[in-house]
Amino acid sequence: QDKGLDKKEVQNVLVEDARTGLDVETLKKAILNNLFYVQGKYPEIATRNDYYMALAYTVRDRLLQRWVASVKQYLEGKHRIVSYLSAEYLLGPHLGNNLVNLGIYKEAEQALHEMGLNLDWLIEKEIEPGLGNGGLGRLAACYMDSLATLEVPAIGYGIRYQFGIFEQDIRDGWQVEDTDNWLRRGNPWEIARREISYDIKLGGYVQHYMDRDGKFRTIWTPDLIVKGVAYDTPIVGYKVNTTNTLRLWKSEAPNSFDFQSFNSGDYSNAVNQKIICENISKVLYPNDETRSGKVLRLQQQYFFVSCSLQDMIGIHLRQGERIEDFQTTFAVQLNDTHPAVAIAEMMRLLVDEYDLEWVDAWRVTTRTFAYTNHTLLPEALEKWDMELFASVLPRHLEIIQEINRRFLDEVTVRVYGDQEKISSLSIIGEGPRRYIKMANLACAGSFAINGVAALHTELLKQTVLKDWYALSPEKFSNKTNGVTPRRWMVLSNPKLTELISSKIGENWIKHLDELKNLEKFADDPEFLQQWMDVKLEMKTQLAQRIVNRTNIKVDPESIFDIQVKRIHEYKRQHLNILHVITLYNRIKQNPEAEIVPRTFVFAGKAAPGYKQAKLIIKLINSVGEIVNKDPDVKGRLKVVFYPNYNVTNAQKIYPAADLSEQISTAGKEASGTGNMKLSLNGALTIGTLDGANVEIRECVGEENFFLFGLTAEEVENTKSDGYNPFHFYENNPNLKLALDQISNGYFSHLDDTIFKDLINSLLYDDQFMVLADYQSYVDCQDQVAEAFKDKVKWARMSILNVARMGKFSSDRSIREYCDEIWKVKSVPVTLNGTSSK
Ligand code: NTF
Repeated sequence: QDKGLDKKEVQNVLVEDARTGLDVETLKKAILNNLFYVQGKYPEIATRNDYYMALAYTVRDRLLQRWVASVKQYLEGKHRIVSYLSAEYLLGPHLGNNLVNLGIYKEAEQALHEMGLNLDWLIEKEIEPGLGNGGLGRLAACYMDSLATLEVPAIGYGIRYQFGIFEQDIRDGWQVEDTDNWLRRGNPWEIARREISYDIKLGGYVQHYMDRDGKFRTIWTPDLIVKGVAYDTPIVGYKVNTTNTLRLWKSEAPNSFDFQSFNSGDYSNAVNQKIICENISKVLYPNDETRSGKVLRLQQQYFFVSCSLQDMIGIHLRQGERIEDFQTTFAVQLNDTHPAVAIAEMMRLLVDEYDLEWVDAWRVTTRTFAYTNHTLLPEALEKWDMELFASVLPRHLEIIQEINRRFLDEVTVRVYGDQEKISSLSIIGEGPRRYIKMANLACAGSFAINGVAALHTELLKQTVLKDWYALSPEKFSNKTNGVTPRRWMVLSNPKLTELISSKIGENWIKHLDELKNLEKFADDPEFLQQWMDVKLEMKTQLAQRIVNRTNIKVDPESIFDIQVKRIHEYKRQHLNILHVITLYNRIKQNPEAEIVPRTFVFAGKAAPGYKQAKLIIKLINSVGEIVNKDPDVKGRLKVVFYPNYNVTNAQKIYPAADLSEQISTAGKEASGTGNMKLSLNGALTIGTLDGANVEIRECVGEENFFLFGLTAEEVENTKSDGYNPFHFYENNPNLKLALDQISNGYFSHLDDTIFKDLINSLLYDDQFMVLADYQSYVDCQDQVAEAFKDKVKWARMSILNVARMGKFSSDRSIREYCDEIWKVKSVPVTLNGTSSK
């Protein structure tokens, strides 16, 4: 509070300061100021990083002004706050995005230019925080952007991993992992809040006793206590003052804790304990769509969830509210089951620490949480071995058992004793070893459950969560994913943004539906030409990056056929490569064959322990090696594996795409979000009826979408009829040739062993129906090639795609969550009496 200072004085200090001005002159002054007083340098000796830091602090000052105003505004009234719990946030670099959202990109560019510096050069200096694996973490980042842009009070909670997703290098065609030391040059975008910290207990044992008043009490005596310290990153909305908080927890040893060992002379044990504590937030698990049942991972999940709930309860109580009304202050969204232990932790806090009766605590809990499911893949559904769970969270096991006991009592009557249903709904799984089913815990403890695309939600209701749907249909809804047009269009594709805005104004950036106004220009020859010019320019730029990074020269006039995403068998990068081989064979069989030139760009990381995925990377590179230098090909086909796919690289790749590969086995990709980003950047999609592809196709029109492959239903039917991949191999000469070439070493210096596992799994198992979909895919790709020959027609389809993609803004998704699940309203934040730039 203002303690001693008069109100006016405070206002003046806050407002009239070189730290807040947005014009070119003030920015110039501020950058120099920060160079002197933050970096301690003067221009003659400043490095590129010094300038990056000086600019970052200049931007941060402006964020902090809005941040303080937002917090103040939130605390003054009574507003329900969204709390997003996510183990991953794949944010991407901050600098450019913050400049866009503050509306000072041009001004900063100009200011630097006048100082003889270049903005892009500084933007490229930033090391991105890769605190996520893929779609799930990136979705969390897009949602934080939209929450702020829609002026919704929100906090994102997560883990401040010291090492994010590994860096990928390619050596001899194989993926090699390197640690991601993203904090090595410091992080100007975060503020360490040393004063905000919580103690987190782990392991140990539980005792129950009756106190003097005859009340049952529980004491949990842990064998380890770690401290979670808050690190806050401001998230500013697009051209609004609202600046929300992303609060990430770092684990440390508690202040007091090494005393005993130290006093007794056991110094190395004290140091050891400190290392154990710091380990918890040390590294992100690099598994996408698979869950390793490791102790450390459970510790991570509990660590960040407990810190976050204690923090929320503190905020709630400091507002003078009663603990019983917690749900009126917070709506807590569980981003998949990773934070689902929050349901047990909430019960523990309410019952053990705040003395609520069980039923009252359960009422609060089940009005607080909502759960988003992001996958149907069985290997991604989290299950914890009960003994392992008990060793980390003994009290939570008791609580889960009690939740389950009461829940099953209710269920038994509802399903009239149907044992199969009861065991499917049970939170605890029986078998040789008992285990805890996190999805069931999430469903039991949440008031809302959603999938991330229409098809995915339907399949959830029909398959993995079928019995839950029968029990509580009113909890279920669909919330189709979306992406933020600020990062994925305005920031990454400024040329396209400018062209679009020159026709329809800038409103679309916040109201993406307005892109539909582009439709009327789809036949305007001048606009079509400009559209093609922008695309060609972006392809030329990517071609330059490809040469620099991989030494492969590609033709910007060729089709840029792009598949960028995590490497996974269900995403079927190997189906794509079978098409490459098929085109190659056409050339080899008839060097004069008419082939529309193509550049195949692949990028994506494989989980370090996922053998088949790593083999797919090797296969892509091996095929590329042969195809790229075969003189018969005459440069008409090029295969590129662009290393280290991350947000930074994605921003350079999407704008250059002609064709977006969304070719997962139908029914396996929950939504996809790369599909949206590529289409919004003018790529046409070749895809299956999977995830959000279904809705994209509905929006852009079937004539503007290249559809192939089995439907989800056909996949299931084919499987139950006894799918025999070998039959497709034997009966399709082109497919057979391609597979034989891979196995007999044509692409691997005649080594016929490398790809054996991959080929065997395709021929004798083929869970993901690669062989079943092969011919349909190749035929569809032939239509693509035919269509690309008519450049103007292609451009027209591209424009219509963009014009009809308005639905896929994360603003739309977040509006749906706000209205239908969280029941929260926007709270505009004023600054100097105005609510936006
Ligand atoms: C992913 N799920 C899905 O595989 C994608 O289809 C989807 O677009 C994103 O979530 C975001 O909803 C996961 O990463 C996980 F962890 F659930 F497997």
